[in-house]
Amino acid sequence: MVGREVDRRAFLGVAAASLLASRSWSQDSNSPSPPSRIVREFEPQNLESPLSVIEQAITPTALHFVRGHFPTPRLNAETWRLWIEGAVSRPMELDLASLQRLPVVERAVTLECAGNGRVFLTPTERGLQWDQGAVGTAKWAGVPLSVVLERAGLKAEAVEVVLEGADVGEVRDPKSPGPIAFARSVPVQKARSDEVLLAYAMNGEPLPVAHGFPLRAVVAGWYGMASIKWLKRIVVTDRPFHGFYQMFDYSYWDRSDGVPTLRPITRMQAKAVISRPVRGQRIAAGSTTEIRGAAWAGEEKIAKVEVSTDEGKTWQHAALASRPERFVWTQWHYRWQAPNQPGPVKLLARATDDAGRTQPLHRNPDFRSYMIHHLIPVEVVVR
Ligand SMILES: Nc1nc2c(c(=O)[nH]1)N[C@H]1C(S)=C(S)[C@@H](COP(=O)(O)O)O[C@H]1N2
Ligand SMILES: [Mo]
Repeated sequence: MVGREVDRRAFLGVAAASLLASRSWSQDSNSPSPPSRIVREFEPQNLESPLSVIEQAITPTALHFVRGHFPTPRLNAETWRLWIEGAVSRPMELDLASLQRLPVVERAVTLECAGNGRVFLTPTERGLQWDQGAVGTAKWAGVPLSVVLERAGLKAEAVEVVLEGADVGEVRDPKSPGPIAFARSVPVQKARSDEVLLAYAMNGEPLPVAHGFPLRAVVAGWYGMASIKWLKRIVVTDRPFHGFYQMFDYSYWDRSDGVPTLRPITRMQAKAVISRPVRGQRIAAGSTTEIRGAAWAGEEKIAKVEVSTDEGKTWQHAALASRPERFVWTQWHYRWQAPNQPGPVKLLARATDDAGRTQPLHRNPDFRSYMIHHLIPVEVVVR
């Protein structure tokens, strides 16, 4: 089911958000309604953000994308427990109040769904047909996973930390082993860094149900699938986890050993997205137009964003709105002098991270239907 969200609470949130900063709505005032999320799927709930959200540092909660695989679990904060078991010296059960008594850490993190941009793949790939709005940045607050693991005491043989959600379902294609919970793992090294948060608040409010109430993981720098919502159980394992969403879904072909082998998707790839002008926008010949958007690079920092208006023959530096940081996007802009001759023009933006990796011009089919970070042009019409 595809359509605009009409939920009243969401509408109020949108109204507040647009007062804050939604320049795209106030400036392009011929748009009939404030921005709202696009329903990609009604049940399970999958909502896409309007692309204009990437122009702001923090995405208002009511506009943040939502990705769910199974019906949304409605958990009771009083009776909810987090179980920690497996290769730990002290298996334990924690309630929300005791987690909230631990020192709180707040961090802005950009989450991008590994399938963001899938609608641009040719031939069409199976899965939700996201445009480029399955990405957002929120301020997440909670307890570092490392603090909880420290309390439980990792055994020497610990290799991975499996995070399991309370949402359960049966998958038909490929067929799951009966009903399964949504689960993913992070290696012990990442789990012990301060880069994984067990969050109970989003943008200064208790975690909304859609985003994982009462507790979710936020795995900074990785695609969204690792950030398990409605967290129920943490299982420390002595070998790599090969669960459904680790191997069947959210995996890609790696050829670095010479033989293609499936690897779980982890770190976000460098990516720049153009929010304005929009596809098909008419631009007056010879006028000066601002091209803008955001760029992110997961665990790396953005080193530069470049723009090309001649199909990649030449590239110009875009200006960054803030000093790039790991784990969060950076807004960028570039003043473009449109040509005097009318006709279609393809706008391209590309990001380079500080490890020197630049976005590729062409799609890597080994990424299957995920990690869509090749260059996707925005065609405008000069007239
Ligand atoms: N328990 C659970 N956690 C989950 C999912 C899910 O379906 N169930 N979806 C994952 C995926 S694929 C993404 S992209 C992010 C999206 O987080 P958001 O809905 O808060 O934007 O949640 C992740 N965590
Ligand atoms: Mo995702």
